[in-house]
Amino acid sequence: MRPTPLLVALLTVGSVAACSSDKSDSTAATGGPITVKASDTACEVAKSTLDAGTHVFQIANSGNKVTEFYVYAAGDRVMGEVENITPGLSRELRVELPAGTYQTACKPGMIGTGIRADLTVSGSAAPLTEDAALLQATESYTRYITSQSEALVEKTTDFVTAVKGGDIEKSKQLFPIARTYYERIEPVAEIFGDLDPKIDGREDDATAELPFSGFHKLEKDLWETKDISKDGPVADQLLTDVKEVVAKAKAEKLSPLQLANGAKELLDEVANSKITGEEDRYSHTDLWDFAANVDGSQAAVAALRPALEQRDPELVKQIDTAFTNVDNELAKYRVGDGWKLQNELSQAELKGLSDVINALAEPISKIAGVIAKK
Ligand SMILES: [Cu+2]
Repeated sequence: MRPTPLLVALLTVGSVAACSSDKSDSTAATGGPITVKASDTACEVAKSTLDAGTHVFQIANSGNKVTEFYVYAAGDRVMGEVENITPGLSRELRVELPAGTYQTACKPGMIGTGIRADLTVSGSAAPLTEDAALLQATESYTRYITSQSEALVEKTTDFVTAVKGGDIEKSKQLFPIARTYYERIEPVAEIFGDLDPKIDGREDDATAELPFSGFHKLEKDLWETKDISKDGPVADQLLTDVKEVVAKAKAEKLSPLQLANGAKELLDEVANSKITGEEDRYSHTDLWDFAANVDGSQAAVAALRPALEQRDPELVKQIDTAFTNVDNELAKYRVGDGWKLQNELSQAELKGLSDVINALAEPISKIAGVIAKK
């Protein structure tokens, strides 16, 4: 889930260095990068027609607000997205687009439906999954999504049952466990429009159409208001939404680039909302989500591994080392089957976690470029 703009501006300066390295290596795509000039009031995409294939969008934010960039297929299905483009920053999105009609959108302030433009893609191109190793990658990651989805439904059912039974202690125990399975597959959940905001939105993201609901509404009532007596409908809706996301996720045909982009997005999630304590602000169970995001990123990379070994074995070594460093740093905060609370960590300890995540995000951000190369 996205953090609030203010928090991004104040707290994620550390991740900017890693993100800005996304600029490099846009040569493999069809016809070079497509520039997107984003500001607080405009979203100028250099092209409105494209040939089918892999494309790189280069988004530069000249506004004063943090922005996001999306490529949507019909029904606002997300083909690719890049979040947290802070003012002055330029970021890259690599996306595989078969023939069809799409919309691009910039979202200054990260809210609303965004500034839209039509994008028409025509012709035919060999899909990336024509490559055997990349096909294998998507199949293996789909198996991961399926296994995590099943556990997500099971654990969310347990959590929702405890909430509806009025058992505050048990609900508190089950909350970070149910969330673990969601956070591992969150980039896939984010493909389906409003479902992620309904399940995982924060109080300050709430609107008239999408009121505060889902995990974090229950979190607030468990830890802060300490009254879950009226939360039956919220709990039921959470389970309904989770089941819908799971059904859609299992049926989704992913592009290998979605795996690569997802692996990076999960690390952005860690940097922007877990280290800061923004996401689980009432329970402070952010390190559960942190570990889950890292697991999810690692699973996507593992699925892509045979393809990466063929194309760039040196990058695989760098990624392995960086994952080991993250695991070692995180291991310091292990308590029993869980983790220390985010607000029990010192600033120096949080900085230590932030540093290893940024060091990992750097090689991970290169994967999309590497696998798009033939
Ligand atoms: Cu989240």
